[in-house]
Amino acid sequence: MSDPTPAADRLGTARLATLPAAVARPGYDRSKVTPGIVHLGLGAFSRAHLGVYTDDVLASGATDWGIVGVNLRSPAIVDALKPQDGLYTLLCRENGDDRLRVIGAFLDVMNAATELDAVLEAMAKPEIRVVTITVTEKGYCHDPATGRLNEAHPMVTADLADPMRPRSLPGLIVEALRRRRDAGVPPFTVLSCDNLPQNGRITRAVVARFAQLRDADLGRYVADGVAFPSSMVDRITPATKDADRATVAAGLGLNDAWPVVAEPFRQWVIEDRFPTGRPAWESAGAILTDDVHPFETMKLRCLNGAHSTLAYLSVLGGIETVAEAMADPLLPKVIRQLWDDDIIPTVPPVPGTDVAAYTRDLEARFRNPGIRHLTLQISSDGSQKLGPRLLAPAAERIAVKNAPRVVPLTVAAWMAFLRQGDDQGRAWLVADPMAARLTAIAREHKDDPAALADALFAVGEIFPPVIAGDAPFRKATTQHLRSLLDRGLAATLTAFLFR
Ligand code: CS2
Repeated sequence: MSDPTPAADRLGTARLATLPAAVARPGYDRSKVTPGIVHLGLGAFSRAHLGVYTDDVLASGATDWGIVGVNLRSPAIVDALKPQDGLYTLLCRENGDDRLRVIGAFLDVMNAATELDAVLEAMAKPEIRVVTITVTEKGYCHDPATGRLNEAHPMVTADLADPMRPRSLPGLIVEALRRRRDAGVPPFTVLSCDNLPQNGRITRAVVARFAQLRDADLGRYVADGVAFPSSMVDRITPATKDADRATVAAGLGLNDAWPVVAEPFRQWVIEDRFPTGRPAWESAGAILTDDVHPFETMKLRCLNGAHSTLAYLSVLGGIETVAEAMADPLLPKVIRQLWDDDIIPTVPPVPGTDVAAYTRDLEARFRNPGIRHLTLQISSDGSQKLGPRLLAPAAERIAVKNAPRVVPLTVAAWMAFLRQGDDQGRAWLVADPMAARLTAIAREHKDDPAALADALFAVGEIFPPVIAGDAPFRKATTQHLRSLLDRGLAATLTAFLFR
């Protein structure tokens, strides 16, 4: 990111003492903190979540759990944060109440594409005991339908051909672990913080398999010797906009090239399996437990499933943000039905949590007008998201002979969304690792809903046989798709809700 402002006007260590009193700042001496974590994936989410929890731990006196932040591909975020000594601002917003907090937990930032040696060197250091990850679903190079490494993934094949110069997430982790093994340094614990079901298991599956494909000994070392706890992460964090930068600059009296915006709510439930230690994240409110699964099922299906449903329907109706979708007369009713009929019955008991009350709280979170969370942003990567969020609960409903009611509507909306535009002249882009293939199908069957649905149900990486082979599910989806294409969003939702 280019920054036209003079350095003196920029957030950085030297300016911390001059921040206005209303701005919270690191309550500890950053020069005394050493790194204990390497974090992979410097998007807004990790900086609004991991960064904040860890900042709290450091403020409570720990000095050996600073974070080295690594971005895997785009250098933009590193270019933004490096001149700021890793500092950035969290703009926490709720109903007109803006709070600013400068986060100090990231001690250094690097880009793996341009500084690979330095990154691997950092990851191999004995003081690094945890590697955390937020690279989004697609970063795992797995097959979403099976959870296993996609061995034909171009980055995986490239990394297997040149394993000491890795570019993929599994390739990078395995090369760092190999260096540690060869140097006699115990392995770090690998903690996924992405929205995948049993994210620790998926991470273990892709990393151990990649290691095994490199060599059998390394494969055994990773499978037997490395811990991959699961975690459920939650905080709504829309992409940063220029208006947010301006708000932050006004509040700080300084420029911050890449602040993050988030809601006040945050939750982190972590499987407590860290053989070489971990920060006391529980002191910052995280829940450490033996079993993350119920929490993660609740969150992925209730929050993310509703998000995806709102996203595809909203894009079709020209509704730009989640808060605007919640102000629509019909969409909140659809979401309530999704929760009550298709999702809540599939969520196992969650310790200390009433799942129905959790969905009511979600409604309030979605309505937060301070958060401009773009429906188009959430619409990205549907090929990776539909399965864990919506098709898995739908399959469970089908298995107990209860036809899902709302999920076919979401799937129909996603199918219509793949056409990248509508008859009213609206157009949008599909961002998805499978976009080329999916949008080609949508183009080919643009005006034939039945053929479009058939061709998309045949994509086995997305639709498991229980869904693709379920005649009622297919029929309902095709009917909704026809209605969306012929009659538009409002008429489809009205017919759906009040038939
Ligand atoms: C969203 C998530 O973009 C998306 O797919 O559903 O990023 C969601 O906002 C977070 O998981 C909330 O914790």
